[in-house]
Amino acid sequence: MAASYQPSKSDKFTFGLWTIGNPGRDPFGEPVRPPLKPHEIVKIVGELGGYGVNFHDNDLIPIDASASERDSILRDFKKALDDHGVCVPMATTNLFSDPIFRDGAFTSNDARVRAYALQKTMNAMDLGASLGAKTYVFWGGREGTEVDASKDPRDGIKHFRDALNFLCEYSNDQGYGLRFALEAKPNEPRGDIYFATTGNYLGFIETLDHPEMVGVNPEVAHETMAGLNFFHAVGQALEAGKLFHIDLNDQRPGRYDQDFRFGSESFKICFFLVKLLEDSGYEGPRHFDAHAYRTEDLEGVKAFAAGCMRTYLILKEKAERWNADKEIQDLLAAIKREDPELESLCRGYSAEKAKALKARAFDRKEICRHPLQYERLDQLTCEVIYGVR
Ligand code: GCO
Ligand code: MN
Ligand code: MN
Repeated sequence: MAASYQPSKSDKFTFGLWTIGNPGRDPFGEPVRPPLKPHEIVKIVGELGGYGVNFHDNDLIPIDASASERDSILRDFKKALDDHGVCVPMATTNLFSDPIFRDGAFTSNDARVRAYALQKTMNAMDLGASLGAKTYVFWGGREGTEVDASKDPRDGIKHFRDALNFLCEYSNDQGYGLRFALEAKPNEPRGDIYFATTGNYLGFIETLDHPEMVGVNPEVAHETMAGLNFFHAVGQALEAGKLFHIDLNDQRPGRYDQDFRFGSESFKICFFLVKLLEDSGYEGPRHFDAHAYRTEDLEGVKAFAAGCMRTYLILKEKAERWNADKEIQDLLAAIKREDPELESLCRGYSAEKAKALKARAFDRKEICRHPLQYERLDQLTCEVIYGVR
């Protein structure tokens, strides 16, 4: 299994303009790196073997840009996309930086703010669609509260639903064919953000006018901040046919939003995540929503971006190794006990089946005698990840 871990376009690795372009500002410190122009970021992504770049409207076009500034930025950006064979699979709206969003966008108490958020999003959808985006991400960073006296969460949810219903129709009306991907986060920048987890969104989506157009964009860091198992969250999204996009990075539980290089912290979860994405045949982009440490200069930023992709490919190879490992597969086969008769009894209710099942005797002690050997299974998994197997 010789592998170069060299990314190619077919791996579908993407970066946000805001990730490679992150200047290293944090709540306590000023930027440590000069800003990069969008076309310079495209060049970096292309040269490193990336497939695409994603952006918030204002990553590309500053909020107060004049028409001629906009034209010149777009010209340079499109040229760089062509020159480096980089595409734009996803776009999104910045509904959090400008002071107008200080208390939310779609969920603001102020009808003018909600209307402006809709207008800004329609304009950003026009921009994204014009550059080829097929997925549109909604991250409600400011949709939440510190002061629960200020808003009834039921109103926040209703406003958010109204906005998404409106925007689904807008996309259809324009013939954009966009799919919406909702990104959950428990907190930061708000004290508490509505729809704190991917599971919250999966429940909410079914209440929309066009649930088929809307899925999720889970992020490693966000579920991990909440102390949840990201592998499980992605499993539920995939099983529901709702994994429309994914934000890969890394994070230690219980900390601020760290956005570390993919696979730099939680080796085991990242291993199972990559294995799940690959085994499931997920075809969407592998998007890295992370940024380089504040200690880094431009070379460090490139090392960070290359590292995200290289680690993904290393874990992909480990997953293949795990799948092909005879001892692991024998252990898995021994865990699963099939019983076609019992399984058919338990699937698809009928009064007869219920009666037959209630009459059935189960030998609890006998069932427990069978060892599961999870110690061995987990040790072998660790050894695959540690590279000695
Ligand atoms: C964050 C989020 C954002 C979103 C981005 C795209 O914690 O800041 O992850 O980076 O992913 O706004 O919607
Ligand atoms: Mn994030
Ligand atoms: Mn994200």
